[in-house]
Amino acid sequence: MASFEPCRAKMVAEGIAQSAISAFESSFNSLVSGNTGFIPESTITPVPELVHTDSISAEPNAALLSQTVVLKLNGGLGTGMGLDKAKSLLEVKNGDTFLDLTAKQVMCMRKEFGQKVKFMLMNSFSTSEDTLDFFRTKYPNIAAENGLEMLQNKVPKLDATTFEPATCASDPNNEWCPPGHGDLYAALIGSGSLAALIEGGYKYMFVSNSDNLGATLDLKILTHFATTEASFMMECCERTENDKKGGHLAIRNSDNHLILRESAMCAAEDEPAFQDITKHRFFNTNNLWIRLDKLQEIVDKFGGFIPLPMIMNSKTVDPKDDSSQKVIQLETAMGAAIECFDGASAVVVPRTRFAPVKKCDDLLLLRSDAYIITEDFRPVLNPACGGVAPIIALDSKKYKLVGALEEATSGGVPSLVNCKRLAIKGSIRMNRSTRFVGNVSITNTSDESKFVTGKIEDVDLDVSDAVGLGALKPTVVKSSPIS
Ligand code: UPG
Repeated sequence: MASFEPCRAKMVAEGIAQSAISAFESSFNSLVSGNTGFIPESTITPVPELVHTDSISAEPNAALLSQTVVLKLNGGLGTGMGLDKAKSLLEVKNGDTFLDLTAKQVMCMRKEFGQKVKFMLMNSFSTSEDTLDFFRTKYPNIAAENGLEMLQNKVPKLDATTFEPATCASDPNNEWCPPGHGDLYAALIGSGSLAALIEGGYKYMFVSNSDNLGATLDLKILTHFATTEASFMMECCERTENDKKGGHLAIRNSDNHLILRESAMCAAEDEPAFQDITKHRFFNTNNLWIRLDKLQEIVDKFGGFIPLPMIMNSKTVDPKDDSSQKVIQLETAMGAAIECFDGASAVVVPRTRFAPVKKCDDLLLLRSDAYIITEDFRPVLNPACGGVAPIIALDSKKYKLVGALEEATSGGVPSLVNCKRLAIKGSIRMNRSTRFVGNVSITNTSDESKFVTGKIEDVDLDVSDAVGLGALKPTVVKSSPIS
């Protein structure tokens, strides 16, 4: 069986905290003992029902705020959308980035509650510099706060056959990867933040993804978390057809414990069950509430770390070179800790608490008039949409990267407020005068980008033969209302 010692030596030499080494060793041992990380459908039961926060009647208790810390996960680069900087530095609306809106939410929350709610970021070695520069320049008061940044760890990529640490002579940085957001716990322990927070009288932590601007500190939910004395609480949403990725909540048959099954923890044969939203109805928003004292108890019990289920990803050591050494990257998910906490719970929250940006489709929608920014800086669906967000299906080959979307909308973002469904195939340009209304489908099979502007309502347009670029008045080749 492969030994962990080469990994340990590499991590020690790099100065990585013991908590992260222990957490990685736990994942490594799971890997070498033949574990795939998959959670078979036969071992779990769907969660039948959960409390809806809408039905909670507890009187909000503002006194809890002084014991609460808000933390945003900000380690991701948004490489999936073609970004090489923190995804949260992407502009969302009116010149504001995710981090602008987050900073404004924090300031607003402090003003509203009249207390200095503690705010933290978990950055990675890839996002730290840009993020801190951003705060220093635009929000110097927040930048100056003690303990704003907690840096996440890095772990070695493993050779796919020997499980030894991988090497990459052309760029040794490629030998390391982020350990996933489950690293939150190792980072809290290793940086001393957990001990310092508990020492400072903090009891509750609210964590969420930095690309989810719906996840603000909600006093009613905090009060529910405190009064129910749950050790850990996951905010879930009822799944829709759009929520195929991410992770869902389940009950483990062996001990009736709540667990999280991420899509990467699902074997191909269980994919249909995973995707069955009538079966597994509740998915993880990654808005989590954690009792810091209970976390410390688990850490003490396991000798300095929290044993999370391992997630295995197969890649190449140089992400830009498919022919480079085949590696395994081990990750863990923050929400998977639900299985480690006795007395963990989950609640259903309104959709307004979940507005993630995973693809250019989400970004286009958020940037459009289908979303408005509230006074407390949350993006919410424009009431004119009638409670249902337009469904956007951009050509994934053409609009995978943010740059392509920005080019397509360089003349301005189209109106989507009256749109029900927009499907775009091929390369299309729009501008601020483009208004999509009802069900619209546009196809361009030519290599040349085509421009659509003005009101485009309930049509199935093929603009392949239209004159390319320039102010195009698209001829409706195939015009039929789409049901
Ligand atoms: N992140 C880190 N460090 C890492 C990896 C991610 O800080 O090593 C951050 C990242 O910046 C982002 C957040 O964690 O803010 C989420 O990361 P991402 O890779 O986008 O996770 P998702 O695919 O969105 O999945 C998470 C949960 C899943 C849940 C979903 C809701 O794992 O269970 O359904 O969020 O969006």
